[in-house]
Amino acid sequence: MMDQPANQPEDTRAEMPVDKQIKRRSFIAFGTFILLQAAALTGWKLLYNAELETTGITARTRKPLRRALNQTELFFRRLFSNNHLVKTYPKEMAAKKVRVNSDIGLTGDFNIADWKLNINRAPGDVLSISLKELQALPKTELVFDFKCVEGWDQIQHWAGVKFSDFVAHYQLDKQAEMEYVGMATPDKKYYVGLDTASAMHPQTILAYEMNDEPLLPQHGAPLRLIIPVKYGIKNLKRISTITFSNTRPPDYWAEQGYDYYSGL
Ligand SMILES: Nc1nc2c(c(=O)[nH]1)N[C@H]1C(S)=C(S)[C@@H](COP(=O)(O)O)O[C@H]1N2
Ligand SMILES: [Mo]
Repeated sequence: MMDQPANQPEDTRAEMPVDKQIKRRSFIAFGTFILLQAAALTGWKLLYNAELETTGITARTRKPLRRALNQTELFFRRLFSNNHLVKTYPKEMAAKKVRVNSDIGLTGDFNIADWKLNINRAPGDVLSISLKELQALPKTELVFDFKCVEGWDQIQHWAGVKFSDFVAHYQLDKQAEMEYVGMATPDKKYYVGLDTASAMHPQTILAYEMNDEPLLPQHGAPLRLIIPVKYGIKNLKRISTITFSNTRPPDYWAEQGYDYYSGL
């Protein structure tokens, strides 16, 4: 700091007595504070009076807030859905004893011999596909680090048909232009909603093998989803139905308050 030359005032305000200067500045600061408070209160009141929107069983958000959240999410989704590949590993690194987690939709009566994959192409138009037909399509293997939101991860080896190959083979291109894909177990007790971009990611597979063997019941036999750009919760075991839509399909864990996107 340099001293001001004694004969040169700093600026014209320096002619105002110091106590007046302080009063003036405090007045401006306080006025600004009041204005900001009023703006914040108005914003809050607008939001508070806005309609409540139920997005799941428990997650209730006011409409403008929900819209802002959706927009933010959409922004990040577009930013990250650019076909970045998830890291893969050599087969030898894959776990021999694969962790089993959660069995919602797997506990009831189920006859694997009667199983078919049902694609809702349009209202009233269901395409049913057998496991044999799926196994006749090009097979894709994937060894990656599977991550569960509960905090564990494990390198696992899966194989099946790429979801994008499946879409191309069954000419579901029109359906895949829709924004979302929904999947559910035969008893409809577990269900997930996915953004179609993530479903069409080159590492997303409809898996029927684990460690070069047919899927075990506890891992979702005969067919499960492996979607490495998402947490485990989205990797639905025992897929029965697949539906395309432009509105968000119901999602079991999103209804419990988990992030709908659940991306990595
Ligand atoms: N049908 C069904 N699929 C499911 C679940 C479930 O409870 N039911 N749990 C999910 C969760 S939270 C995880 S971490 C993975 C676990 O798959 P794994 O048991 O093969 O390790 O499956 C997912 N898919
Ligand atoms: Mo999980």
